[in-house]
Amino acid sequence: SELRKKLLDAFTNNEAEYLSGQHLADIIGCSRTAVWKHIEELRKDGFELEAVRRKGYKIIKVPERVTADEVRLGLSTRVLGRDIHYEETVDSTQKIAHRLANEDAPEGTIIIAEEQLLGRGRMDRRWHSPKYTGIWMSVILRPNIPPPKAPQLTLITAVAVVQAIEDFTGLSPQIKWPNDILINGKKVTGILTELQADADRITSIIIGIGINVNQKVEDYPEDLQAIATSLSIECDKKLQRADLIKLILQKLEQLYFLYLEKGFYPIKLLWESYAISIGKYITARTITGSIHGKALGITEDGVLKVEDDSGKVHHIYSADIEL
Ligand code: BTX
Repeated sequence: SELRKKLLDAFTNNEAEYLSGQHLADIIGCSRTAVWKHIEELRKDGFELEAVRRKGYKIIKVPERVTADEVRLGLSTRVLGRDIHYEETVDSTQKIAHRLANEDAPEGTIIIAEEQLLGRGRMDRRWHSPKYTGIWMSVILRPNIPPPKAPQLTLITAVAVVQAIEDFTGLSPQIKWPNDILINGKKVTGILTELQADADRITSIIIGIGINVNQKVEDYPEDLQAIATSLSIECDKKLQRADLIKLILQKLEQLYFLYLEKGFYPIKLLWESYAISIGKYITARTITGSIHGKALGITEDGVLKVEDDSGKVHHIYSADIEL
């Protein structure tokens, strides 16, 4: 808002000094109550302010952000993240990615937002994406593969994110087919792969990655508290999101190039080494019904194989899995 801009300008022009509520009110041209209200909003957005009696306020720390500059600095990829679109608030980064893909955005273009008002999951579900806490990112890829192979990209991304989280935090996430990444049984990441394709050719694949990074338990609505976690909850410290984004882009690019060169097989082996459900009894809920049985692994195309009690092997293309 206009008032927030004036407030930040006031602090900018008075660097080392404290600014009293009255002084701020005079500079900005509003009441002291309004100043106080805006200071509280800055705090909610991650600014740290010191308040000293009779002297006033001073900003001691600005919040971390995931702006294009912050992500670009030190990013060592060739393709992924060479074009970065950054937004403070969006409905969904997927929506923007679809538009940019139609406008011929180059492969590797990424869209990052601090907050999504209508973050989406699979099958029109919601993805909770509160401000300044997580990584809400879409990546545009243009691989030369037939449309049925597109789900492989979900699995490639899952491996990349697991490896990045491992390196970044020392935690050991696991993958639940097809697209959930769990830590201690709770969801820390969701991946949504969407396609733009002609009859026999993919024009672009848009990979949405949502990672819970700095949320606290109380940041989740009640229904999510039992099933969701964040990296910060699991490793008990605050993390720099921009650094994790860089690591993810680097890992994803390596695996993507490996995939284009050698095919899915090397990825399949990696994926299975992180998979939680392989060898276990699971229930797969599909649109047409439930299948209960032992998860055997995935096919070359990333399709889940489940063996039921009669020994019949089912191929599952899309489902929710219960362990
Ligand atoms: P999904 O359909 O597998 O998971 C959605 C389900 O996960 C919800 O129904 C809810 O139960 C639970 N859930 C919602 N929000 C969270 C959360 N923050 N943490 C843990 N569990 C949650 C997963 O879909 C795919 C999500 C992709 C999100 C990215 S973010 C960037 C991009 N833009 C966009 O709109 N979506 C993607």
